[in-house]
Amino acid sequence: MKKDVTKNLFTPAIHFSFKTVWLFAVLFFLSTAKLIAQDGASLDFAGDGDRADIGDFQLTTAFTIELWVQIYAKEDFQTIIGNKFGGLENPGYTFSVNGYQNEDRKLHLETQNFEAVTDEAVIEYGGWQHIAVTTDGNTAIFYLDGQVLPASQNSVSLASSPYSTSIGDFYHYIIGNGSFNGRMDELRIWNYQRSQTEIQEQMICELEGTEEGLMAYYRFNQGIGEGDNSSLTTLEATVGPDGTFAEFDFSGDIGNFVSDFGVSTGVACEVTSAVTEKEAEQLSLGTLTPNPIQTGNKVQATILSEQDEEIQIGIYNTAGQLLHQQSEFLFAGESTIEINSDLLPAGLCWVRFQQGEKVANRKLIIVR
Ligand SMILES: [Ca+2]
Ligand SMILES: [Ca+2]
Repeated sequence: MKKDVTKNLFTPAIHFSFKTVWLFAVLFFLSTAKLIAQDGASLDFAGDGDRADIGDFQLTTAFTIELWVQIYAKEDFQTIIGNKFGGLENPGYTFSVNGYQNEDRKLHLETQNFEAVTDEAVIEYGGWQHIAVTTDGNTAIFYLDGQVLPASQNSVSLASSPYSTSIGDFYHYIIGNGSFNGRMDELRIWNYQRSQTEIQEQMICELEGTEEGLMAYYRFNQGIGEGDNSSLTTLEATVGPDGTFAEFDFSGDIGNFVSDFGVSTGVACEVTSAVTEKEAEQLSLGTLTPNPIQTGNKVQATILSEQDEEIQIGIYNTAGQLLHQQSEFLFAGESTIEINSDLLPAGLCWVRFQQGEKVANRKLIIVR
């Protein structure tokens, strides 16, 4: 009798113990998986019809389309965005990378009866590049990484299309013939022809979403990078219409949200409009001097710290990749921070300072 009681007491205890161990193992696995998994930061299109339909979205007067892309292979037309039915005579617009027949990696804006196209192949395979097309409604200007591209064929004729607009596929075209095969990040559509300076200044950072003239804005920061995103049905717009996904697998690194990016998530463009609430959150930071700086020299900036607290400094390249990171402990009051430009490449960089909730961003130009 005594023996039985002991057994009865003992057995549940063992059972509970195994259950506990198992539970901890599962929790540990989940927490590890969560630590390893990264947020989606851009969208990969498989090139087999993957697209997001954003409905009726007309561009019938001056506009700008800009984004970061990465492509992998020569295709006929790789549509970024468009609402044009196949056939040159049809109204609407389609912005794509043209590799049709003898063409190769040219930027291409097709409108009613006109094709504006860059003179040369411009996109490299397998790396992030920023591309843009702007028009006043009559002629197009193309940009690669903020530089104007020669385009002797540049006429544009804008008219309303009866068809809905797709991101990633030519409307109603043979599947695969107009599909985008690569990655997109930071797609923005503006209702005016942006200047080169405007394009250069804001291509390396995320917008606020409150910028004047911004008609549609997609950051592609959704889901889990390379994870199971099969539950996603909607492309989230920061500004403008959301999209309805079609044909995406949403698993692995093809046809899915990926952790790779054109612009770092959370690297915001300097606030140019008066957003006083945001400004109140900014760090009290002086200008970087000297700027431009010759490589090998030290950049200095003064900062006013309200309390004894560490500050994180990150330097990003124009592709939004982190080049250098340092942290400094600051005592309350004014301090001078030094950043060594030795290890940084020549060109435009973006320096981000963060202390607690407060952030400040500065552009830094490094010359040899
Ligand atoms: Ca993004
Ligand atoms: Ca697919």
